[in-house]
Amino acid sequence: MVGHVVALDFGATSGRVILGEVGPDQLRTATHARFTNRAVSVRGCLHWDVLSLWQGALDGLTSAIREVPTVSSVATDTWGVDYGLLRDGQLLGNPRHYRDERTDAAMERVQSLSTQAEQYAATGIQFMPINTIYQLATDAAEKRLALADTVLLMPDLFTYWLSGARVAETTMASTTGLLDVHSRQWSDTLLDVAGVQRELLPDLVVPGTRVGELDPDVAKQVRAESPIEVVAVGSHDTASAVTAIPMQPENAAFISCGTWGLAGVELETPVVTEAARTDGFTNEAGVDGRILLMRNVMGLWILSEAVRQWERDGDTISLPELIAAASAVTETMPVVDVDDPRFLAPGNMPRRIAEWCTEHGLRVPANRAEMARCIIESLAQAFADAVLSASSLGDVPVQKIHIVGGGSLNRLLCQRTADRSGIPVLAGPVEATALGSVLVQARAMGHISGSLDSLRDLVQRTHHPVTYTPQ
Ligand code: ADP
Ligand code: LRH
Repeated sequence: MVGHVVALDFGATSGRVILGEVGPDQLRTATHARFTNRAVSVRGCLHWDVLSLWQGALDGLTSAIREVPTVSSVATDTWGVDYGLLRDGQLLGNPRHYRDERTDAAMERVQSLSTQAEQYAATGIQFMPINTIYQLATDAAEKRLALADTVLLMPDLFTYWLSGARVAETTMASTTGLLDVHSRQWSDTLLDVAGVQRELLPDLVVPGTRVGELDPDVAKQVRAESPIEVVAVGSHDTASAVTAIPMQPENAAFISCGTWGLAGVELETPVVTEAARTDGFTNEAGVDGRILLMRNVMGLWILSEAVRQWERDGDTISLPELIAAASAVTETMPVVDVDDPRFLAPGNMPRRIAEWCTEHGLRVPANRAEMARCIIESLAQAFADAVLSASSLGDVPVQKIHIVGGGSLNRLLCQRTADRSGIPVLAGPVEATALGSVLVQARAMGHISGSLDSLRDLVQRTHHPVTYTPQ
């Protein structure tokens, strides 16, 4: 029977509230709210404006319920690694942003107690300074953690506010660097190493768990007249995005392309070999027990941050016009290493790229169109490299690359990824993350049934990708 569910999807660039209409032969979505998400700097520390995200979610949910009063469930997904600290049920402050450069000392300490190779063997998670384990170790060292009685990862925080239930959803927990990839339980050893007490973290639940009904106070705010269930989906946005990719994992790769570009393959079991570790691959949890073997490529963040710099310089930039100008560039542009750590923090990206080119003896892009082309070429090359490595490490003969997320609208990026990899690219759905949430909720609520393959089959029957053939 056709049912209605609501996805609260918070990406690092924007949040959206999407109403899904789902049945065995139906998968339609309507966007009820879209709002900007960005880092807010206060006295040199970067935060998320979590209350404005919550308000945006409530407004969207109210609008969705106004349209369909019989909405049966709601679920949240967010970007990875970040969390809120709570005491007696109250948030102690705005969650810190993963781009805040605060983890250096804690990283050194954690790594002196457990080497990167040991951590990788246990968690399958690639070393990145943004990882939760280093953020929590920083909070422990700076005595902030001692003030808290609960740590909730971002989607779990929204789930708590919606329902009053405190859970840790597994796909999101897998981004922390604290979850054992083999047992899929919190790693007591690594919690010890980071100085985090186990009691601070809630028990784990898998995607598809109904955690409870909408809290009565929230129900009143969003004018819900019938009961609405709160569901834990693949609450890491990447896990939800991959759920809704109409792919056959035996011969396809994916790129979930938004603020970050997560490029890899879906497997049944993790690959925690030394080759995978040194090649920069992470093993995160997917829906239905799958493993996403992928590389975190810096993504469209670099382009957005370059645009922000030009806007700070006083100009108004239209992204579609910039991409059109970049497409018209005929000279060969340099390929920069987009994963150089210098590109992680907010700042003047055009200047950092120019410096990178000079240091490497390459011609510096001469104008904005060339700079945009250089960024897009560099991303396409990083994606092609990641897909080819994932194919070899995961033993997946990749015949197609699926690109989903906002980046699937960037035609130049899709075409150049096809060209540089020599593999056809299928672009879309653009809102794969919200669709993944909608599908898992609909299954949990009994509107549809079946395996991950059958969820993907429904996407295939209802959404049609754009194909880019390698030139
Ligand atoms: P996130 O989920 O991380 O917030 P999205 O999946 O929404 O990110 O992707 C955001 C990115 O998508 C933007 O930074 C932009 O580069 C790209 N994008 C969005 N709309 C378009 C468009 N019309 N044309 C080209 N690129 C687009
Ligand atoms: C993409 C993403 C990615 C994480 C990053 C912090 O939105 O979830 O998978 O590594 O955000």
